[in-house]
Parts: sequence; structure tokens; C-alpha cells
Amino acid sequence: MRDARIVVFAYDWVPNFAQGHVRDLRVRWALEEAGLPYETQLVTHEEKIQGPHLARQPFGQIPVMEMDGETMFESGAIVWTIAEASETLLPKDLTARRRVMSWFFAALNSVEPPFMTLAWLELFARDKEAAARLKPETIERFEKRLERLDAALGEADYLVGDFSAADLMTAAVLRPAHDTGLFERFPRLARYIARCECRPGFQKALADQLEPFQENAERYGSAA
Ligand SMILES: N[C@@H](CCC(=O)N[C@@H](CS)C(=O)NCC(=O)O)C(=O)O
Repeated sequence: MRDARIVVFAYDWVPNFAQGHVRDLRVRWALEEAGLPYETQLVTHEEKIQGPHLARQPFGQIPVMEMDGETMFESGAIVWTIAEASETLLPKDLTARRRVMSWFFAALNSVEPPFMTLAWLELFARDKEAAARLKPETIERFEKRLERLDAALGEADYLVGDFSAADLMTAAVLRPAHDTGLFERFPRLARYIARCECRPGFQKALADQLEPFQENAERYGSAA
């Protein structure tokens, strides 16, 4: 992977609520942490559901990563592949590595789904009354996950030893939930996310994701 030509596919623009949260950010962040240079190919919202992009990503989504012409989709699979090429993201010790893997998948399979349900109810659900009815129990379900995550992190800076792919994925999954105000009850988790966001690799990845949005806002009839 070290010598491969890497291309990350990302959107040319997204609405304000999604800016800084599109999942190519976690891929860019992992590449920054791993010290792997990459190019970006921007995909429009018309192109995402057309043949060439569907051949790369069967659900018409972002992110996709291409390595020497070979494409991968699913942010978890992509970030794990990058992590395998990086000692910053994956410890050498096998026990620690398995622990990182457990937390990495927990972020994707146990923490992200209840938050995505909440986000769906707030942003996209067509039946607004049904959404309002379901919201309290969805929040409760997500809060339970936050409680357990907070307890597991305790006073540690990171989930498994030093910063790893587990923290990258957990922070990436939690960041968009900031706006819900839920982290007021979990100040340690709020500090944990801020600690991860302070990393230069994250800052660079964020700036790079945001850059084209301003330029392309007009084309989508939006004021960036
Ligand atoms: N499980 C996928 C989810 C990808 C995903 O939901 N991508 C969003 C952007 S963050 C997207 O492209 N949504 C457009 C759509 O689903 O039509 C992953 O982690 O890669």
C-alpha cells in the first residue's frame, strides 16, 4: 500500500448539516495519520447514482478508495486497510491489536447505528409525527451506548493504549452527535472527542474535505 497511487472519492458539495461529517473524512484522516499521500476525485450528486460510480460503490455512496486502480468501499473496510499499513493506527502487539479491532467494530456496529437512527428521525423521516414519537426512546438507546463507552474509557486518554484506529473511528462516529447536546451529560467523552480532533491529521483532513464545498455551493444553489 505504501507505494500505491491512492485516490479518495468524495462529494463536490453537501448541505451545511453534512459538511465536515461526510465519511470520506475518516478515510482522509486515516491516510494523514498513516502518512500516505493521496489524490481526491470529486463526485457530483448526479454522478453518484450513475454507472461508473455504482461500479465503485454499489449503493451510490461515498467514500471509495482506489489503490493502483483497485477500488474499495465501506469506510470501515477502507480505514482498517489503511490502519494495517500504519503503526500509529494499529499496535504491533497482537492482544492490543485485537482490542483495537473490537473497539473499531463497536464504533461502527454498536455506537453509530443508534445515532444514525436519531439523525434519520431528525433530518430525513417523512412522517414527522411518527419521528417525534420515536425520538425519546431513540435518544435513550443512544445514551445507553454513550454511558457504557464513557465507563469503558474512564480517565484514560484513549481506548487502547495510545491513539489508534479505534479512537479514530469512535471519534468520527461521535462527532456529528455534538449538536444534539447529549455530550453535556458526558464531559469526559466530549474531552475525548476534542483530544482526537486536535490531531494535525484530523485538522488537515477536515480542511481538505471542506475546501471544494465553498467553490461548488453556487452550482447547487446554496450559500455554502
Ligand atoms: N456504511 C457506509 C455508509 C456510507 C454513507 O452513508 N455515505 C453517505 C455519505 S456519509 C452517502 O454517500 N450517502 C448518500 C446516499 O446514501 O445516497 C460507509 O461507512 O462507507
